[in-house]
Amino acid sequence: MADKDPIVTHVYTADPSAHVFKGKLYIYPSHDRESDIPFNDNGDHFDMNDYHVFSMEEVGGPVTDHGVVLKTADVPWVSKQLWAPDAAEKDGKYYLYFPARDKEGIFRIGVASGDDPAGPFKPEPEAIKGSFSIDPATFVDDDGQAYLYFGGIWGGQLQCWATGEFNKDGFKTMEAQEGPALAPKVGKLNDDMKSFASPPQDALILDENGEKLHSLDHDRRFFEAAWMHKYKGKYYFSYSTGDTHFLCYATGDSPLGPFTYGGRILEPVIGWTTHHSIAEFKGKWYLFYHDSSLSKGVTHLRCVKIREIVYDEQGKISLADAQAK
Ligand code: FUB
Repeated sequence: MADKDPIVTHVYTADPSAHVFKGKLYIYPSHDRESDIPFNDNGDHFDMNDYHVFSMEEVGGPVTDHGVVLKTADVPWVSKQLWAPDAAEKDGKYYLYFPARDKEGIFRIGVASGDDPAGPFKPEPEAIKGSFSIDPATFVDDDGQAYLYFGGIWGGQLQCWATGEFNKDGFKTMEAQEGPALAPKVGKLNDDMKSFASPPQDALILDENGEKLHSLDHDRRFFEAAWMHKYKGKYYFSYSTGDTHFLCYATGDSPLGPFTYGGRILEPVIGWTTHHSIAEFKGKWYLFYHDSSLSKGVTHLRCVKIREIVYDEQGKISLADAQAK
């Protein structure tokens, strides 16, 4: 596998969440599939109905496909659209977090658990109480406290929750039209890893003057694809800007934020969406991301790729191959 090759080509994969469990690198992606649903801003054509888990001993080495670990039919509250998942480990148990539409068409976040990072995972019968929108990302801090980040505007429905209650008129606007941009959400998880310890709050992203990013600042405002990692004691919140197709990051001193905008990690890729995770494996840091190159540009048929990243002395992130030029 060369640097910019897909990790696998026998299935379409996207939205990779990477974790090191038991000394191996595991990737929890969306499993894209063909669909004849017309493209729209709601993302209805992203009509996925199961998850596979992948693992590898080395970046660039053989990749094991552990097969289907969860599917729509296993989860009583789900109607459709198994979107970007993530996984976590706590006290020897493994948890798979996933967004999907419930029977009313509202995106919620579910959790399934198991004894092995490669699954299978047994879902809870209900979505996580107080969860909404899409793209869950978990982060377990050094003190053992787990956090769940989530949210996505437009088809991800975050704008429908601006008042705290679901308002379907939010579909008309897709996002805040003026004033501060909608913030991603973060909530502390209880020790059971299946419930929020307190209602999720805004994970604020601020500009260089300490002001909230503006909703018209499409090059920097949060759209979807939250991710958290910690590097040298600093919390790095990274995300996609959606319609401007950048992967960006912001840093802070607490996992709850606020975070100050720090820059771009990845320029637009082939395909509309861009989504990632960041993890350290065997002493190097990597960006896990996707593009639509495997399908020659079909936006909802994507493939996961891996690139090494590096940090400069100020903690700024860049792609290792860009540094080498
Ligand atoms: O894969 C479906 C959606 O596309 C994800 O939830 C978004 O982050 C975008 O990648």
